[in-house]
Amino acid sequence: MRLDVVTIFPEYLDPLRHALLGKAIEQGRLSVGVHDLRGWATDVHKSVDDSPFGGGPGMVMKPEVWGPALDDVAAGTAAATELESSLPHLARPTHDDVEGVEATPYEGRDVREGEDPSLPLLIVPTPAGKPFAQPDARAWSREEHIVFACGRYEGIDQRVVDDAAHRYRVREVSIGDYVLIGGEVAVLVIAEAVVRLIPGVLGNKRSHEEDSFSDGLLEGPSYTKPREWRGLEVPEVLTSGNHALVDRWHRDQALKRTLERRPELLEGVALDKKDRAYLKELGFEG
Ligand code: 6GU
Repeated sequence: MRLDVVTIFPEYLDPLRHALLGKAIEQGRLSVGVHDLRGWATDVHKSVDDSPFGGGPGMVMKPEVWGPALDDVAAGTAAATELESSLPHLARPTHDDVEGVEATPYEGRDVREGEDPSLPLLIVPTPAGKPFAQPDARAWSREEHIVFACGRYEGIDQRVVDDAAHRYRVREVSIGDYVLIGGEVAVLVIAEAVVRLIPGVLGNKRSHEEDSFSDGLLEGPSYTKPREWRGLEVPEVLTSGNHALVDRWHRDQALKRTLERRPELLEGVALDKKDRAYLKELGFEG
């Protein structure tokens, strides 16, 4: 997968070189180019924003700067800083690498009616966007080329986004109901959620099948050794060796936690008879 990020703060994207994403870069499964938007500014002051038509607070990012930037990135002719993995070159194989489970890509790309599936995906982070969620991460993990356009101030002139639809499949997305200063941190969030789902990056698909949200439920608690710590015991069932009981316990814990923390999620979950019986014990009548 190729990621390109256009931003006025290129150094903000440095975390993409580390940990799992650094490993994906090291493995050749990912490359990341970061582009300084000011490289497309045309005046001596390298200005990228201006006051909004119609008045109001803040500044709006200029179309004459963003337009050519996104044209050049789509054409592959933009000057870029290539992010290099922060990891040592002879990174030891991890548990997932050696497990040997086949890398299965996720079905189902995010291609809308009338869109050319061969166009790159342009993600525009904005608090006014459609909420980003795990199904988006899953679909976008199948993309070959994703470009992120980081706005600051009050956003980017809307015509930039409208015009970009000639060269991209465009998605304006929000990462939650709060306001950030700019899109850079949202890009870090989205890139991490997407890249970990690229086949082979986390080792195997099974690693994701137990994630929170993969079955629509929150994941329950986890435990490791020692069996007793500061007077607190690991739930006995987990040390029983009875796999059927352990699986049922995990499912019940996920149901309980989801009911307590995100009850609205239960609406979208396929519940069987045992699930319903357990939820009823907890006082939930769905
Ligand atoms: Cl994606 N961008 C910005 N600037 N603020 C946000 C956001 C995105 N999601 C929530 N707040």
